[in-house]
Amino acid sequence: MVASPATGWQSTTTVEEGTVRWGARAWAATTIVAVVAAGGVAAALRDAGPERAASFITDGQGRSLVQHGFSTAGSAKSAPDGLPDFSEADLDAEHADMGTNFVRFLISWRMVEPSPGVYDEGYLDDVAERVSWYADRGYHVMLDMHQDLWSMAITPDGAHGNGAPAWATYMDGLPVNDHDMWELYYLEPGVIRAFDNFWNTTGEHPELQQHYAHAWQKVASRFADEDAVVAYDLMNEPYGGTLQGARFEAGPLTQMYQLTVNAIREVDADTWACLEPQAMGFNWGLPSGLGFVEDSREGGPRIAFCPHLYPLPMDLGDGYSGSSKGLVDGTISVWTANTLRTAEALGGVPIILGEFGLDTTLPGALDYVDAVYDMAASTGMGVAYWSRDDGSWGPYDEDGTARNLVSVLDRPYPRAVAGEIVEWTSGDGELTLEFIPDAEAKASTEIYLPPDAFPDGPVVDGAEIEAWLPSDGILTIVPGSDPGADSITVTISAA
Ligand code: IDC
Repeated sequence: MVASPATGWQSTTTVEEGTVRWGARAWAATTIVAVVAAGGVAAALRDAGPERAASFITDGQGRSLVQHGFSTAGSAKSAPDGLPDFSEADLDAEHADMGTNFVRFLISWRMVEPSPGVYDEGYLDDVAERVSWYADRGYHVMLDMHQDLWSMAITPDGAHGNGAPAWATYMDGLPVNDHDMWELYYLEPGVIRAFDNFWNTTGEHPELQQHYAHAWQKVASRFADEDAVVAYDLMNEPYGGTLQGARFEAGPLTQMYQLTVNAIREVDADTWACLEPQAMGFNWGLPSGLGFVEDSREGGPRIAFCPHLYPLPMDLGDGYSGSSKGLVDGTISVWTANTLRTAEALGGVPIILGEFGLDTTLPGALDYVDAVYDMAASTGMGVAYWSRDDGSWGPYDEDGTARNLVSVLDRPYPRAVAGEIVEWTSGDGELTLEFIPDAEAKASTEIYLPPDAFPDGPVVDGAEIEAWLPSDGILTIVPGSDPGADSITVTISAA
């Protein structure tokens, strides 16, 4: 391993694998998590904050949507055609095995605008074809303009970063040294400079954000009329280079989001714009300083908040057991409070947990997945698990065999609710949903119930069954005798 002066805990280690290095990492994790947790406690003492999301992304029928799906997929990042290694049959498998209704689909700026001002319609055709697979199955899609470490051009072999085109990567001759953990490339001078040039902190490249916003406008004009595409995730895991924290988030990040939302709204009035905070820090439980982004569309703003959750002990390779479990639980609770506060500050916007995930061979991994989905249900967040790639983080092995993750992700959830969701919870073979019915909604409330857990169908209390499709596990319900009630509580259990 090459030690870098910029990376404190790694520079104290030797080439020997194992205890020394992981000991140092564990120490760093404990210290940072303790600081983060203290920050969270301080914030909690200041103000209790909201308990759940104030609103939901809606579909064309006016129903509140609960997103349940994957980021699809990491394999698209460096693929020459920019597309994930994912077929229509793979989508069928996922639909049958986990009843998903949503995808955070990875796209990249390098593919949309391969040279300055030149847009690749062929690539957008390929994306549109994938979108149609989802649309045909009743899914909703969020297009995610993905980047990690700015671009493939940060190293000559293209083996690390992804996202931006090479022509938009200005490192000004600064070096990028090697690391074994991909995140550590964020501390390399060349990578930092590439971001500083994009954010125009250097004052040298005001044109880059204009290009970015315009690339989004091209994407939006292509998908504006596709109802299945409900959201645009404007930038994966923004990173501020030499500007960090609130200086970055309230400054150039908010400005870039505003520029991009304005560009999108010239061609697409309806698709939600999803904003991410600075990832470094927020993913571990620190607060966000993101500023307010205006959306001038008729009928009210369609801005959403799409943060990621990666507790630090897990970033460093720990599972969810022993001392790490307590640290992770602490992270989940401060992260949740910070997410709800930021969504409130952005205008009471809907929330999608755009990424969380882990190597599910680690101890306690499935309990962690369960805990995060329970948190998301009780706070009204949609979820996209990272990721729909084969292997130890994903739902399937390379040969298509279902992995342990499938059983935890195959859980009851409300897919689309004809009204305003107040609260919902689910467990094995049961679901409780409280909502305020909306008589204007043009379609019924749809609930996914894993068919295996409901072999004799569901029993519903508090609403009428309209239909039960055992093969798909889809239950539709309509409010019962008391349509005037403020809110109704529906309890569903296995017959
Ligand atoms: C990871 C991939 C990994 C790849 C790395 C860099 O799993 O194979 O080498 O990206 O491209 C994120 C990012 C997401 C990461 C994911 C897991 O948004 O792209 O994927 N992660 O590390 N943020 C925190 C974790």
